Amino acid sequence: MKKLFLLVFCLNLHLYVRPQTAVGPVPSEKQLAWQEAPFYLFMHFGPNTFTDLEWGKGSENEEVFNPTALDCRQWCRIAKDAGAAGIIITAKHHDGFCLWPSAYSNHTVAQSKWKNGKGDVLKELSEACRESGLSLGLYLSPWDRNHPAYGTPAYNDVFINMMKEVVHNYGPFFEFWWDGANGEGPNGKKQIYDWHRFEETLRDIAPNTMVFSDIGPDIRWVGNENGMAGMTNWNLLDTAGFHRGIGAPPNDTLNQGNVNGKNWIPAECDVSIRPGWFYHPSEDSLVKSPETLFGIYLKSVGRGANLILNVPPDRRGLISASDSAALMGFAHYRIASFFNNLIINQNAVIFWKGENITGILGDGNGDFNLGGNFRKEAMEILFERPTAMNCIFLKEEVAFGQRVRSFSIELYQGDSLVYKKEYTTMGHHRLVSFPGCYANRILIKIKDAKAEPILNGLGVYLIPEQVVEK
Ligand code: FUL
Repeated sequence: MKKLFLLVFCLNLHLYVRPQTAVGPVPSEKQLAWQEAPFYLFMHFGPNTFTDLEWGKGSENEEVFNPTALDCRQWCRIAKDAGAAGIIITAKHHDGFCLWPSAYSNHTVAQSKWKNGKGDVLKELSEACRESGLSLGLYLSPWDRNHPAYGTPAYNDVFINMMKEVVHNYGPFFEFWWDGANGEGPNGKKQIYDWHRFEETLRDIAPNTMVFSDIGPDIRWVGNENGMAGMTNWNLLDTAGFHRGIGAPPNDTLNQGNVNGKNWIPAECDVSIRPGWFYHPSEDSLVKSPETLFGIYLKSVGRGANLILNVPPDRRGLISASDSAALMGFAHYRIASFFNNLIINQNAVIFWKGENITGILGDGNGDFNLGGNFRKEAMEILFERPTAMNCIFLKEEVAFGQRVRSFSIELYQGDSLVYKKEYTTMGHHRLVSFPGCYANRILIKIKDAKAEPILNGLGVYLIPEQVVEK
């Protein structure tokens, strides 16, 4: 279970291509690495957990924060078993409460009763993540409904000092989450955020951290909170003239990216396992089922975005049994589905066909070269006998740019066409699913691409029928 992703990638065919030059913007090394570990957990935890609110007012007494049995090792065990690569925690949500004893606020764990004010959630979590090999990320809300300096230029220094404090004491972080929300502070004023300095500071003190916001710089918001990336999903985005928060590009642009966008800014899908972001006892019966979670996975990771799944600790400071059970069921589905690449298991043979035959893949160990004249050419996968299938995995080598604009899949049983569909964008991780059928021949045609497409991963699977896209 722990090696889930390694396993998935190992079982996909890796098809080598000749040296290439980049087409359009390409990912940085850290973006590439981030896209290779596409599933991790979000944890919303703080005073709201105890007051049953989603947006705390900032005026809550610090004493409300008092988990009775907080255990970050339990969080990490569950995250690992769920196949997650890391955890991103709300170190500070809009209510301003800090889960670490910040020197720049009087609204923190140090003022709470928890562990007589000696507790430090970030310390405990960073140690537990390190022990279990999980990456740690932080959500630090710029909007602060408690801080007395909020709404004045001095608050920008507070926020910068807090970033320095957490990076220094609990880093490194694989990701830093800047929420775009910007409401009033305790004095009724809104803050003019100094994004330029925020970004400069973080780049300076944490150059390897991936920075999320509506418009990047490294990761963009996907434009909804349902966990769904666009069927068309470009990793490219134009940001000139746009701002974080209400000045961001329209949601459908964030959802699909820009086909000729100037920057490589991949999408991240944030969604909660429950209706709310924070734990509410009344939502214990509303935890998403493993099937729903797997369906979300197909529409996020399966469309080339990363998935950050929120699993909020409860008032004890533990992941509740219902959330944990749903996560384990979700992990089981992924393992059972992607363990068995039918191409390998059934000894299928793959050919690349076209006017210029440029290579035969044989049993999947051969070189793979699509040649310059790719249009209307097809990759052909031949099985010895009709085989039950309902999901195909395709992977573009995006280090050289995202190239494929559209492709089609055709499935045949003997001479009969049993399924056909056209898709837009392939990207670095594309899972297309369809109603299960028996086929002994698959044709994958690249219909349109910006340049010679480079594919370096291919898989054919039989996944639970109830989650396939109809
Ligand atoms: C939003 C916030 O306002 C929600 O409370 C939550 O944290 C979500 C992930 O981001 O902008």
